[in-house]
Amino acid sequence: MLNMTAVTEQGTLAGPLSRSVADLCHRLHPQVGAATAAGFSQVLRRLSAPLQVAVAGRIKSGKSTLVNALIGRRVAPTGVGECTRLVTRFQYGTVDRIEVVLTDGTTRVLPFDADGMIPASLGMDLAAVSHLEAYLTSAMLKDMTVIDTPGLGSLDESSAARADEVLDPTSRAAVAGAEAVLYVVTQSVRADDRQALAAFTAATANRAAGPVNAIAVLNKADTVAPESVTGADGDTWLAASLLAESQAAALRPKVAGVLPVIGLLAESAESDGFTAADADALRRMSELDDATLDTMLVSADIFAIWDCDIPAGTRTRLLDRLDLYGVQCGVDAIRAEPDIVAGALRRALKDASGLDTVRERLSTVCAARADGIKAAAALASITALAHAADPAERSRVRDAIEVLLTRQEAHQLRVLEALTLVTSGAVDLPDDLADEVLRVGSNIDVSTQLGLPDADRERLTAHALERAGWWRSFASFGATPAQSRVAHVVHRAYFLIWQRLNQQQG
Ligand SMILES: Nc1nc2c(ncn2[C@@H]2O[C@H](COP(=O)(O)OP(=O)(O)OP(=O)(O)O)[C@@H](O)[C@H]2O)c(=O)[nH]1
Ligand SMILES: [Mg+2]
Repeated sequence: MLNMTAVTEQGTLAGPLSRSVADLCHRLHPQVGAATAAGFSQVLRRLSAPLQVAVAGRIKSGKSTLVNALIGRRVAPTGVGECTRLVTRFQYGTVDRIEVVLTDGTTRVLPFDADGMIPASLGMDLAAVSHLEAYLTSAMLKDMTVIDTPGLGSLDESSAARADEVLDPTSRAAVAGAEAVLYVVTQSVRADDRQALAAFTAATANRAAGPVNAIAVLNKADTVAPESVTGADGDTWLAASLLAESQAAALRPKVAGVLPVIGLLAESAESDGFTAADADALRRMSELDDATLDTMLVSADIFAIWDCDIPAGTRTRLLDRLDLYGVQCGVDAIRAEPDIVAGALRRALKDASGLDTVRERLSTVCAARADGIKAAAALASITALAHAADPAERSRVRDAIEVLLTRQEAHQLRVLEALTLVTSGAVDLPDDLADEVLRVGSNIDVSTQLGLPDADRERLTAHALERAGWWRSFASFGATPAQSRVAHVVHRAYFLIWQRLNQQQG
């Protein structure tokens, strides 16, 4: 019992449902045999660990760059090198450390390279390597473990997507514990990206991908040519946003939306990749006359070789860190505010990268769904443990689960289930109703759940009650049995929202 308490105290439980499941494990622990008890300890360990988010997508879509941006440190190797072919799990640690995990389960410590990055090559036989574990002091890793994955291979269009076609078996084993996915696409999103995403999530321990646990980004938004998108009006970011919208339609209902982002700009702005010297270089660029600057920004080649006072090496570095669009953003920021200091300039670049919105969406997923996602996985493991136990033990565990499922906090399991049914197409609903289910189920903020961002509490309360009533009648009349099951869940979700609003009012 002692060491079990220690286990849960190491991490924090995601919410009330996870706490109830943890209580259940603690309560039953003394009443079950050694094997089941050991299983409970493992369940508790996973339950209290941060949500595991895998970053997945095609080869060279910019996954590792985005991982670095999220962690706030250039640590994952990008571009070329054998380590881009390996899964790396970034988790919180009190001391920075990298371990190579071998396929036989043993580990070796791997020193960081001179730049503080994971070395691009390991100097050992890759066939013997399972994956890398990076422990970093980065604060955001306290809330989520980020898993960088090798690029997904191409699919044979004629065959149904299978996980082993898009991801090698070793990588598959290393992402098996992923609980949520950040899916990275670029402008050249392919027709089979939707299947690739499905195949990827099939390789994880998780339910099928859905807006519950999958977020998609359109990376390299800076490379979208505005003239290739109707309505973009020459604006790169607008072009990327429009493109992201049409990609969202293609990936629906696997993901709720696609967010444009510039991983490279975000990485440079968030890590030590953008220095005071880079700020000075941008300042010198901003002093060039418009005609020269415009010519130089036409292409990377011209930018690098054009005859100007700024040393070629300095320019290559700017390209490397910001690319052309980022240089333009920097110059614009300096011209708008000539006295801007390096720190503010870095913030302006970060703002232009779209990273904050991605972070917000990720933390919504973590905050809104980690409890349900983690508790559901834990309950599945507990059920499997019970199944393997003797009959007396089995019924004890099952009874305890039954009781737990009647508790109010267990309702979110039904919501997750309903969302999965709706987004997988297993239950067919008219588009507007499906959207409503997604909205209520995938957000935590009440006004967003109700789709009334600016409404006051009185209006929200009335709306929640009205929708609760509507879904109750939909459940009873005019719905198929499958729709009716979903409708009951939605009705109850609205009812609980209404109740919460009422309590706040009182
Ligand atoms: N212009 C631009 N380049 C980017 C962006 N994000 C990444 N890149 C570049 O794209 C290349 C590939 O980036 P990586 O982060 O290594 O891509 P990856 O998906 O991890 O690649 P693999 O792991 O090998 O599949 C690098 O040269 C990055 O600098 C971006 O937002 N804009
Ligand atoms: Mg990579």
